[in-house]
Order: sequence, then C-alpha cells, then structure tokens
Amino acid sequence: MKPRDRLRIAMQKSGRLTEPALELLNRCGLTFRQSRDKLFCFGEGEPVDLLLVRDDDIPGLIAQGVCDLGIVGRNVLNEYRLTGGLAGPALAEWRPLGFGRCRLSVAVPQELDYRDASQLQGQRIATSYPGLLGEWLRERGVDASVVTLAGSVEIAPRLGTADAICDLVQSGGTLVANQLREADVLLESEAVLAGPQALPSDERGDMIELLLKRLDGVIQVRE
Ligand code: PRT
Ligand code: ZN
Repeated sequence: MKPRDRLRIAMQKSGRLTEPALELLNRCGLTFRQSRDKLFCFGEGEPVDLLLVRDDDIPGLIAQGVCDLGIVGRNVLNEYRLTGGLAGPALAEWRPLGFGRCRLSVAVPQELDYRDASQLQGQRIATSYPGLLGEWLRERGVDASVVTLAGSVEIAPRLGTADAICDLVQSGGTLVANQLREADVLLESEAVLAGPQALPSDERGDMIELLLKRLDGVIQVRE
C-alpha cells in the first residue's frame, strides 16, 4: 500500500461514541470539514482525517493499515483480538478515553440464585461476544454452549433459545425490563484509542505522538 502522509482515524459513524469522540478530538485542537453523513471527514488545520464507519469494523481497518488509529469500545477491540485479528498485526490500546463506559456481564433470570460461574455448566448462553465469553468460561473450566447472536441478545431467555446472556450493561434497565439480573462482570469497558503495537516510523508516527500528548493534556484536565 502507498504510504499516506496524512493520519487517518477510524471512528463510529453514528452511535453512542460518535459525539464524545468528535468532542474529544476537537478539544485536542482537531477540526474537520465535510458533513458527518459522509465516509470521510477532512482535517482542516492538521494532516488528520476521519473515516466514519460501524464500530465493529474499526479494529480490522487498523489491522489492515487502512487507518492508523481508531476510537472504539474496549469490548469491540478485545473481541477482535480474540476472534478476528488472528492473522493481522497485534493491536494495542493506546489510551482509555473516559467515555462510553459500560460492563460486559453475564446475566441470568431474576429468580436464579447465582453464586459462581460453575452454575453455567451445560447452559446455553446467548451473546454477541463469543470470543470474550468463551475465554472467560475456559478460564473457569466451565463447559457451556455459546449461542452467538448479532443483536437483541436480552430477549433470548424469554424466547427460550438461551438460559443466560452475556451482554453490555450500563444502567441495568434493559436487564430489568427482560426479567434478568447482572450476575458476573467479564470486562469493564470504555472507549479507547486503539492502534498498532508499533507506531509508524514516518511523519504519521510523529503526528500520533503529538496527538497522544494533547490527549493526555485534555484527559488530565477533565479528571
Ligand atoms: O452501528 P454500529 O455497529 O456502529 O453501532 P452499535 O449499535 O454496535 O454500537 P452502539 O452505538 O450501541 O455502542 C457503541 C459502544 O458504546 C459499545 O461497543 C460500547 O463500548 C459502548 N456502550 C456503552 C454501550 C452501552 N454503553 C450500552 N448500554 N453499548 C451498548 N449498550 C446497550 C447494550 O448492548 C444493551 O442493549 O445498551 C443496553 C444496555 O443498557 P442499559 O443502560 O439498559 O443497561
Ligand atoms: Zn456495532
């Protein structure tokens, strides 16, 4: 691939992370031209552009070298590391960004008296995170059947297609509405700045270092 002289950051086109990610980049002194319904946003002052995509595609775009960095949930990054990223270069979490906080948790029917993971033995657990759930179960020596669903995971127990679920939880309202309760936390998540393990050795590497410095300043002020 022809080396690029501008830095390219992948971020969510439309979703929970879009506004806070853009606000953070603005606070780092980056402003962008172009409307946000387009794929690209061109950086006005600095040589930094945005690629607006679905969050699930962000780790792959970094691994393929299409983008230099990405702003994505730790849940998505770590799932990619376990399931999608086996062939590509390793990805690193460069900075936690302090927004988009949630937990990836196992939830069980409200009436179940959950004590520990051993109770999930032989159960069907619905999730969109088969990599993270599979690893967590393996570490605990639990043999359960992982049912992978793209969405609406929380309704699987009511439909009778799963006994428990593993999904993102923030307020817990979705679980309550589906007669479920949070039983165990697999991962504390938030938006992170993701990139390759090693920085590019050209101007883009210098630009990334500058961006990291500005990010640290902005994050410090906010804390
Ligand atoms: O279209 P695209 O694929 O880009 O968007 P998406 O629908 O996959 O993602 P989106 O915008 O819903 O979430 C993006 C990221 O925000 C996630 O990957 C998480 O890192 C983070 N995040 C933070 C959350 C939540 N909080 C959250 N509450 N992502 C999803 N939820 C959902 C959860 O799946 C469940 O359905 O909200 C429901 C639970 O919320 P409570 O408050 O009822 O517990
Ligand atoms: Zn998504």
